[in-house]
Amino acid sequence: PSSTGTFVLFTGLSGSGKSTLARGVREALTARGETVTLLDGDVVRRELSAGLGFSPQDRDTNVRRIGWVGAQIAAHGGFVLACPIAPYDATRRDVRRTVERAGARLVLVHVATPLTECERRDRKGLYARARRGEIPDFTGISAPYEAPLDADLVIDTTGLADEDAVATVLRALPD
Ligand code: GGZ
Repeated sequence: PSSTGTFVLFTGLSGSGKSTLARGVREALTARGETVTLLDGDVVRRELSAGLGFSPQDRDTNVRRIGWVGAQIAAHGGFVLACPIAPYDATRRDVRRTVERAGARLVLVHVATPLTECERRDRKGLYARARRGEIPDFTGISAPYEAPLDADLVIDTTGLADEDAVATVLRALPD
């Protein structure tokens, strides 16, 4: 296992496949004997960011917390995987700075599955509810998603097998 830690930040719309990808990457890295911490979105929102909503400020706070905690962990080696939507470019750049200042590397993976496909999947029915106006400030519908210009990897999971998506991410990780 490498001594410099790596923080893999998966960013993208709800339903883009971030969590599935992060879980697959965790499995593959764990099988290689790496130490992996997955900051799971639901758990983060329940524990680390309890009480925060989806205003721009709350999202910013949520993503910064993930960045700070992840940086502390990555600084001790191994891998940190996190998959917030992280819709704001400036916040993501701050996370990169935080991680690099802690002496770790940030790999930004843009899970760029298009909105039409995310909405077609609508696994949790959230897009339908957002379209009906039942969820305000829903990313992609009534709140912005700023596509990164500094992604280390861009991956569209449309029609892509999970294992192929995982292999693509693994190839993008530093040795
Ligand atoms: C976007 C929302 C919203 C709004 C609830 N906008 O598919 P999910 O359900 O499991 O993933 C989404 C999750 C997004 O939380 P994050 O912590 O990743 O967001 S951020 O990085 O912007 O802080 C979705 C659910 O929460 N959800 N309301 N309005 N997604």
